[in-house]
Amino acid sequence: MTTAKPLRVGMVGYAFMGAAHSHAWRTAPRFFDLPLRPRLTAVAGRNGAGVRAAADKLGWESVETDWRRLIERDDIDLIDICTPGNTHADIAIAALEAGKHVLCEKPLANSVEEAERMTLAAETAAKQGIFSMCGFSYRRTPALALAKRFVDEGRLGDLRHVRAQYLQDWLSDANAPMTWRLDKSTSGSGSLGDIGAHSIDAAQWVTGQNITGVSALLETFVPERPLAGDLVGLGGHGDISSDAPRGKVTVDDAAVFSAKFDGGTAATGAIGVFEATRYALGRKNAMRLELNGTKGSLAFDFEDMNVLSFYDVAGSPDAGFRRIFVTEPEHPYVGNWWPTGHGLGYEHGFTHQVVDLVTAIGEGRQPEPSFADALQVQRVLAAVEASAANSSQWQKV
Ligand code: SOE
Repeated sequence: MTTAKPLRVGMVGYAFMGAAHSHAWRTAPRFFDLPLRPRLTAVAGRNGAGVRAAADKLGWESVETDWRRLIERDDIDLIDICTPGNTHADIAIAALEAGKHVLCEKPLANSVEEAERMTLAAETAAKQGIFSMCGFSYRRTPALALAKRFVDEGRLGDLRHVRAQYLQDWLSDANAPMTWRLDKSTSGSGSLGDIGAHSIDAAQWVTGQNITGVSALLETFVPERPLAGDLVGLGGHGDISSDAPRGKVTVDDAAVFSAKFDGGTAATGAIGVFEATRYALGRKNAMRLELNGTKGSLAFDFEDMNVLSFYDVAGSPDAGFRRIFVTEPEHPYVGNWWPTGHGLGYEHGFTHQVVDLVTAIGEGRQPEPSFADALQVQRVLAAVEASAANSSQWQKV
């Protein structure tokens, strides 16, 4: 039993991300040696019965029906924000100013202005040893972390192309009901900020290059949807009658954009093509990244998440792409789990996120991605929306 000092966590929200984060807080100390031992001290939610049921199911010691109570409690060291984007700024800034570390789900905020205020609060708090991280968890998928290792080792040479797609299909049915994810006032944007943000962060992190310019197209295929009786989750179909009243969708259903990268330490930056949609019928969670460089290429698809495909120009011409099964002990994170070949899942990225966050806090250094890293993603999201709104560049055929 570790004698490490506890890190007492207060989580806000208990839906899909709350469940994934709870699993990570419980599991991380059981598979990794951590300098602090996470404790699931309290979970907050507005609905008393709902949050008590969630506490029982997800393993939280106490409940609050107002997140501000978590900020006031002196038995909470870290606030974990698992709520929609319209609440992130208020909760994160209050927590940081109260001297509590923060883990905030992605995207950081619903606007650049909010993200800038959060980043300022984070940088001020960091000077006092209070740290924060934004939950771009795909960085902690072993195959993507291996991809970054390959790029950093120069195995792809200078990068020419970035090809990033995030394809889901849970809105393909025009009668799938309205959810908070389709309301701009809570979600900030649709596919662009929800899943496109993952692609932007992963592309910038793996390449080590920031996006400096974009040209974009946003589309809303289904402008109105049935209002569900209860808030349904990701694509859940509540009991929707065909004549249910319909609400207006105020976000994008799909986003496509081209991007210019700054080159990082290289002379010339890569060029990129991005796509994010919830209408790619048959694609369930296909978060894909392909890089083409002067010495090699790599390709990743989350729907085959234990594999990284790698093409080495120095290899024999008929070698083609090699399929690397990312389950060897020397691969990122996997040595702490199972023998080679057994594979990991979606939830492991969240556990690795907790491992890296708790280790950085224990060692007194800034975790990554920082709020400043997430602000860069927010700036790209805003640029995509500005470009799509300005159709003057669009050449009619
Ligand atoms: C919905 O598209 C969603 O739950 C995203 O919000 C998550 O960030 C992603 O990991 C899975 O899909």
